[in-house]
Amino acid sequence: MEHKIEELRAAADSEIKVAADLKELDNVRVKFLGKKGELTNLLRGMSQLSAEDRPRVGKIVNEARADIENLIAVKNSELKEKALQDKLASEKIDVTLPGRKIQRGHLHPLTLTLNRVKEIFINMGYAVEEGPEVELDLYNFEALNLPKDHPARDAQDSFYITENILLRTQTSPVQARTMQKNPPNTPIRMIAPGRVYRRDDFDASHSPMFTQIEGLVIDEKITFGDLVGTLDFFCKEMFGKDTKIRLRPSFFPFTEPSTEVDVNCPICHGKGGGCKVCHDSGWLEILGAGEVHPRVLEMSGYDPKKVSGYAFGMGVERLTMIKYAIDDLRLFFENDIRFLNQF
Ligand code: 2NM
Repeated sequence: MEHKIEELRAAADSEIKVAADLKELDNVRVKFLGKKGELTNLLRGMSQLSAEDRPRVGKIVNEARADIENLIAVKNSELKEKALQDKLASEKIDVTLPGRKIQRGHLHPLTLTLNRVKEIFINMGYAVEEGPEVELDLYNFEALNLPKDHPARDAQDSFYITENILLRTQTSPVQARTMQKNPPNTPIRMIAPGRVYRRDDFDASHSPMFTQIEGLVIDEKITFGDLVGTLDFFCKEMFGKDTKIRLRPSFFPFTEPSTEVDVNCPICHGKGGGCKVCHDSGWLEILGAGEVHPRVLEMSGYDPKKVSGYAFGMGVERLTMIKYAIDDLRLFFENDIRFLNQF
């Protein structure tokens, strides 16, 4: 009996030693000390011992049990400590590592230009008006002196949705809407920024969608001189104090007289030398403008005998290309991060 107990104690000892984790250790505990464990079995066998042997063997069994319990307790705290150390090692954070840089976004170059143009005109007292991109033929063409048979209304040039509804080809319908919602002859000083749509092939200088800013001023005694002064001031704000403008006669259905406005090249300042932006011409077209056609005033409830006005329009993509010397309009819409990061 004593021999058997000693064997059990030794077996428990070696199994405890090799237990790799808390679960294995608990299996060893159940195997030796559990209700159906080996030591418990041995205790049951004590009934066969003689009365004088029982106290002695009982003592040895209890000592062995205490011994095994003690070994388990020691191993238990060893394994717990090891588990803690493993967890600490696997979750270790090197606080001295340099941080991962968070990529910070910024405004799109077209938005930067748009915001700047708005700011310049807001500072001159202009209101910013907006209107729908899906527009009635009535506002997009008819009210702007482009009657039904006008070549610009060709279905090949515009995105028609129904016979009378299309994607606006310019932001001027916003001007027509603004005039029509006013009482007759109310003075106006407004700009209309927004997206416009034309059936163009997508290439370095054309896109079926682009961004425009148009402006309209109406009051008593508004002159062509007011228009020239305003545009001269705008160009100096936009491209720098030394900027000069040049006017060439032009034609638009909604203005008379009409003009196209050039600025001297803000990249080479007219010096040429292989300038990629103005191709050494020294001048860049940036605006169309003119005095509002009397028919346009009339059609929106304004009396051309009492008030006059000027209007202008420019492309935000083109302004941005000139300002930053960008040679391909498609870059604005591809959103290649290497392009966008430069702004
Ligand atoms: C341009 C050029 C010239 C223009 C005209 C009007 C309106 F509605 F008042 F008649 N808005 N914008 C205009 C005039 C636009 O863009 C090149």
